[in-house]
Amino acid sequence: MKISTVSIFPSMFEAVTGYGMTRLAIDRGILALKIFNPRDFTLDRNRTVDGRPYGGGPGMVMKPEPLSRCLDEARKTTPGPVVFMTPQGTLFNQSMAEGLARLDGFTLLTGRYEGIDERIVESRVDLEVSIGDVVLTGGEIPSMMIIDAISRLLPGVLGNSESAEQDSFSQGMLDYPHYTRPEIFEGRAVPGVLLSGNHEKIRMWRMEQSRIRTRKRRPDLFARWAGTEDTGDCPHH
Ligand code: 9D3
Repeated sequence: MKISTVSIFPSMFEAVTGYGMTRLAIDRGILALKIFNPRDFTLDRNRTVDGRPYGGGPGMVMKPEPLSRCLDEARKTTPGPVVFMTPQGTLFNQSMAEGLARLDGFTLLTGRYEGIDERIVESRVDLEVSIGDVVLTGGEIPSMMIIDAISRLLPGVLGNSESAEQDSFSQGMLDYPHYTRPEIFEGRAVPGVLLSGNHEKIRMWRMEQSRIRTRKRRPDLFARWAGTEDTGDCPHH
């Protein structure tokens, strides 16, 4: 999997290149991450990447020329779509992660300031993605979230097939509670069923815990799981 990122804060990506499973995927050659800085594609002595918005208003907008040159350089070596991280994008979820993980590669475009010049979106962006209804300061952390979500789905990453199996098993349900030693911590005991050695009883208890949690915390997920959601189907039409 080849991923390129376009960002004026390239060192932020050390969070994925330097740690954990994402670092392991890179070390093993399963994931190749290239980082491109639009500032390296400026032509003026001040290396200007932003400009004042036409029409007025607060903040700055990322200029199109450094972005276009930077994106075109990234795409020389990176196959697949250009994905623009923006609060206006389609919501990212696990099925989108699975779709992206099947590609040979893609380029993540991350903005700063108020946004990027719309002509870049028109000419070079294939897909606009948001990570949720929350206001952040830029697209770098959302980009890293996508890289992280995809890295664990790539063939050859530690525990990949096991995790994928677990994911489909617990499809759309929250996880059950986990415990490890000691048996009593600050006066709180591990639920007896987990010490029973009865694997069928343990499996049933975990399923029930998942169900209880999902119904209480994520009624939206629970409705879909239980098949009681409104799918929009109308039997009369
Ligand atoms: C305060 C500026 N806002 C004006 C109403 C617009 C705005 C511009 C840029 C808000 C946030 C950002 C920076 N965020 C992202 O680039 C971003 C993001 C996000 O903020 N939330 C969820 N997903 C994403 S993906 C990229």
